[in-house]
Amino acid sequence: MQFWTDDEIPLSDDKMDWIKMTDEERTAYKHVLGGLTLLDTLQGGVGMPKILEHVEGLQRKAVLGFMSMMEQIHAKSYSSIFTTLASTEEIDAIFRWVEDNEQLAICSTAASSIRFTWPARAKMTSSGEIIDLIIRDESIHGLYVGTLAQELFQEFSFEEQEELRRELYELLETLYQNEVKYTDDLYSPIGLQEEVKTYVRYNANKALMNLGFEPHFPEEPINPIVFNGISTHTKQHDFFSKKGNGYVRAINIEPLSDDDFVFDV
Ligand code: MN3
Repeated sequence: MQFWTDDEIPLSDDKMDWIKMTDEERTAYKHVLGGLTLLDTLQGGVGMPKILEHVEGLQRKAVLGFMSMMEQIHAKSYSSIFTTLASTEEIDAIFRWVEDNEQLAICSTAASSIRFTWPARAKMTSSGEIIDLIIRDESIHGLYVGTLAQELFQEFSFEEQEELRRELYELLETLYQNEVKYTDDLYSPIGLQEEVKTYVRYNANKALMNLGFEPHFPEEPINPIVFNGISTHTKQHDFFSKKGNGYVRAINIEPLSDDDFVFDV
């Protein structure tokens, strides 16, 4: 039920919104998706396969293999959004930016399930629907991998557990400082940096809870638009052609034939 592909969502619907966006908004959007492409490529090609290698049990390996494939679909989805909205020159420029970005380089070495995204906005509903699907997948991946990690954690001695806990919070602090720089860089031009940082802290707490640890950052109110973005109720689905993140499935599909156009019953 978690399987989907990007071509089930008609991205060309977003072209009109894209044209109406400001240059700053478009640049931020492209850079955010460029960064996420890198992360999901690494999660699918390195992160998930590495976890799979070190987990016992064929069923678990199968689930992780599936999750790994979905990470690749996520990366492919961002490419589909790019190719729908941007020119080849623009896409090349995005990937040069990704390669040169210092904060992303730090992020990729961590390649963890802690990922920070800015969810869909009222505009760009088709791209938003894809991003919603990805966020939904990620929350399941985070829970599942977190549960496996909790089991493993129990096998360590009390002293080792304390050491691991200390290392984890240290890593979290490093990633957070990195993410703050990245967020300022990306979102200041459109004035969203503080709201995004709140969301980053919310996500970091969620990742810790998946691992069975206490939240690190104090609880704070999240912009309702953001919560609307991360709720996984279907926001759009046209009964005939579109698939939303609520997974409305087309059933009873029959091909049209000439007989369907004979009306003189
Ligand atoms: Mn991912």
